[in-house]
Amino acid sequence: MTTLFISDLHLSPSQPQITDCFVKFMREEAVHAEALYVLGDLFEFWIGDDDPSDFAQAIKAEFKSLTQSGIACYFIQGNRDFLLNKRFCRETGITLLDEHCVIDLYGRKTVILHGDTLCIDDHKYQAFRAKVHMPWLQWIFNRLPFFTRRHIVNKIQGDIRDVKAQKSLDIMDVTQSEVETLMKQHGTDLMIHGHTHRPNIHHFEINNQPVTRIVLGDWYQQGSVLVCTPKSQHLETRRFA
Ligand code: LP5
Ligand code: MN
Repeated sequence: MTTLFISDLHLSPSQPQITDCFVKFMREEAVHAEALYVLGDLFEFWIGDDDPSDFAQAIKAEFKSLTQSGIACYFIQGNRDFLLNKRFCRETGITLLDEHCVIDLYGRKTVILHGDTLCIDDHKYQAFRAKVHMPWLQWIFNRLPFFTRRHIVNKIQGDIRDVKAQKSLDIMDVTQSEVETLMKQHGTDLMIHGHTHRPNIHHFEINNQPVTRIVLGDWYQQGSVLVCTPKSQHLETRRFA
């Protein structure tokens, strides 16, 4: 019995070695799991569920074939695929979860999320996030032709490329007080998230009780998977072919 968690794959047609590793993971590993949770940033950037490319269709096909094999698959949007939505889920059989979600992981109440909402000291990012999550703005954006949307995304990505490079690493990590607030709010002693690309298992205390925060790894140099069983949680890597 295993439950798998992945995030921050940043799949794109320009990085076929990541896609190959993901496809192998889906066909040879996820298919034997009880459930797969994708905690955001599956894609380098997801412009919309109507993406007509062969690449988008191929990734959808992997999810569809996994869910058709009877494996439950859940998705939380990341800061790069916050536009992945109902149509993708309908076409693949995966379930879209809220940005913060509490699950029962083998009897342990666990809060799962992408992780960007924990980085509250990154004020510029949080202001940007608030804008692009405005429902009316997304409504308008989603009604533009696909190629216009792609042009807008490329333009904004180009414009803000240097902004991130100027930020300190501290600012781009989670804020500990926000982690604790969320865990207290949900009454959990386990949190799992991605986003920061700093895979680790942190043990600390809240109100003198031991708690754990597991950070998933990115897929830039290798595959990264959290493998959970009723008795253990292991962060593992998978080599590129
Ligand atoms: O993912 P990672 O680790 O590289 O960086 C993130 C944060 N960056 C982002 C930016 C996205 O990846 C790229 C977005 C493309 C534009 C899409 C627009 C689509 C419009 C949709 C309208 C509904 O998420 C980065 C964090 C980092 O994580 C660590 O947490 O620091 O944040 C940034 O670099 C963002 C800058 O700080 C803020 C830039 C402000 C730009 C203002 C543009 C206004 C656009 C308004 C939208 C119409
Ligand atoms: Mn992210």
